Amino acid sequence: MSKALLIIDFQNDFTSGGALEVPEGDEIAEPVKRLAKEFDYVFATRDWHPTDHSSFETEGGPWPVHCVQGTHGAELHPAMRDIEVEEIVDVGAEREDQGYSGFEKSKLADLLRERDVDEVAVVGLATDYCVRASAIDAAREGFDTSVVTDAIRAVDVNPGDGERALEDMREAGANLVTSDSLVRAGG
Ligand code: VGL
Ligand code: ZN
Repeated sequence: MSKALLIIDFQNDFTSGGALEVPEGDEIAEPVKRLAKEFDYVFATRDWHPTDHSSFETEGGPWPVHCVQGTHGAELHPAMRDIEVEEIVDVGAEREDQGYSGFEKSKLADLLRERDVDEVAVVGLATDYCVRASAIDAAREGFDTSVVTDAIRAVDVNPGDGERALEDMREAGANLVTSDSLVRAGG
């Protein structure tokens, strides 16, 4: 059995200077890089939208235009250059896809099972959207799921959204852990 690190949407548009900047989003770089060495596999997801995605303010949705396919904003954060990624999984690629969960209309669950992965640790951006949805789906798919609380950051559109998301993930069966405890345990 194997362990995988799932790095959710660590992309330019969600970090400093990006279109949908997550406060302190860059600060997950250090724990994410440290953790990547401890896992059998690392998978990265990308928010990967068409120019007319339904979540964009220009289309009546809640978000500024972000992570448009093929743009600089949609590229992985520069810190990801130091990490060996097994496969990149793109989500939200069609206009009406919600695109929050890395498992939505993707092959992620199959890619993990093909490699005998039974345990996953979830890190990335943003706690209250894509990390939340991905961790809940990972637990539902039957993976032993941990969320690394110091390697995620929240948008917090409403104060407390990040904290509520942690509670939702815990209720769905995910363990809330720190990167230090995972590194000490060897992944
Ligand atoms: C995300 C808002 C819109 C995320 C993606 O990656 O958490 N949040 N699209
Ligand atoms: Zn998005």
